[in-house]
Amino acid sequence: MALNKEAKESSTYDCGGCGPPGNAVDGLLNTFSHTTDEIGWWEVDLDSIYLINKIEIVNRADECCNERLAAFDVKLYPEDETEDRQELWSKHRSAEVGAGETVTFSVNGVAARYVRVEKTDKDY
Ligand SMILES: [Ca+2]
Repeated sequence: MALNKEAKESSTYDCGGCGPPGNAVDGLLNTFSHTTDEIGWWEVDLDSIYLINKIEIVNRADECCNERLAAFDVKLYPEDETEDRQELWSKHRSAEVGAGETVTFSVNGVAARYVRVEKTDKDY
């Protein structure tokens, strides 16, 4: 349901257009989003509220940098764009995700609109 939905990220690395946030939801494993922040985040707007039972995140499958998908939180937010919106659910993943590997988070029915992936250490 996240495919081609509007996404944003804390910053975008200046690499000639290689890392815009939409790359993470374009269905292609050889394109990726890329932030510059030391503690970066990426978020997709599902455009409506969905009852979410699981979240699958597929790591980039090109020959670079798959180890960067490690030490991150996955978070769900309601339909609320204010600064103090309440986090509905979150889960931490510390271990690295392999190239092209899918990591699945069981949610068990949370009604949410925004899905955020947020680094908890200094990487992209
Ligand atoms: Ca992609």
